[in-house]
Amino acid sequence: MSPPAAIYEPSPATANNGLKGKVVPETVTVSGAEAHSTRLLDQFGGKWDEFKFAPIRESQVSRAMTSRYFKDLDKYAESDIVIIGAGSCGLSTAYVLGKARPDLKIAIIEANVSPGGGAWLGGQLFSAMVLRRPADAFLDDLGVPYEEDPTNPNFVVVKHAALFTSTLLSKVLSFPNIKLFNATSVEDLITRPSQSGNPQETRIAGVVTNWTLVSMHHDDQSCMDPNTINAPLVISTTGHDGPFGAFSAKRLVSMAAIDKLGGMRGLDMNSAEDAIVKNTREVTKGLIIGGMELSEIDGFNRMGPTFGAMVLSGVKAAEEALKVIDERKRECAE
Ligand code: AHZ
Repeated sequence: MSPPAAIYEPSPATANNGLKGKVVPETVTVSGAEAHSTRLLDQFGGKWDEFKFAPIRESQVSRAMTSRYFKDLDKYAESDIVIIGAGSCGLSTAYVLGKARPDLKIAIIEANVSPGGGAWLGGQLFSAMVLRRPADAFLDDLGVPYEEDPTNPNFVVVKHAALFTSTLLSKVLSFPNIKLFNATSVEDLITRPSQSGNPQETRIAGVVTNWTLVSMHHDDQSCMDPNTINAPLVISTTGHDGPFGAFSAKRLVSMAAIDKLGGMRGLDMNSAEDAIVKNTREVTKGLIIGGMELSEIDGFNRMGPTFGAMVLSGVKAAEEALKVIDERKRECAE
């Protein structure tokens, strides 16, 4: 009997409408020996009586975790780029940057224990994720299969948003130059005054961090000071306003680096997605803002459950970062 699930390599297909893409095949065939065995079943199957784990001492587990974490804290205390927020935009940014510049040290700070932001589901907690073309190019690069709508060539559908997010996460986490610090919040931005003293020319020079569980208890526990990461460039993708969202946008106002927020507007998919991608930029020196956080800066519409703008805003954020990173590094070294 064949196993119920199969691993397949989706091949580029040409659909009836002539559009090319890595389209989910309608049927999956598993052939030959693969259909009857897997290596794990060969290794373990039917031998559970004599099964035993290799021995370990508890402190070895403890040291295996903490030594690596503290080494990472030490290494990334001086990062080249910090990305705030590991939602669809932050992770897309990291994916493009990690690939383009393996020499850069990139730290991702994610407040939640679980990275991925709002990209584990589509709209209203439904599973499928819709992306408007040309964002299918990002899925092709990532190797995520999708379906095309035979009646409408303008969008593609990933069968489960979690397939997109888990694939993106696995690629980002496998880059040796990227470290994800999850369950960690950015509580503030590190700033440097401009020579003119004008707050609107303040430079961002890193982030102030704390464990999220600590951040959540500043009101009921006495002083729990934060930690810091220096970086000549910060990319903020913390989503639209909410308990955690629009963090850097709101902080820019309270530090008088910008006058006021534009405030996210009502839903209009067509105007929202183009506006977010086109305007992803360095909002103030050393700080690029992308994804839905930008709607709070510029007063753009929201797009609701269509994710093309998030991934392509990530591509634009990476491009903007690549344009300025070497100059920002030089300036920070001065
Ligand atoms: O936990 C947040 C989430 O994972 C994280 N975050 C927010 N503030 C943070 C802070 N420190 C560290 N101070 C922080 N992490 O940022 C992530 C934001 O992910 P998201 O999915 O909310 O934002 P996005 O811009 O990547 O994607 C937006 C997706 C949306 S919202 C929307 C609509 O409302 O119309 N439509 C789409 C496609």
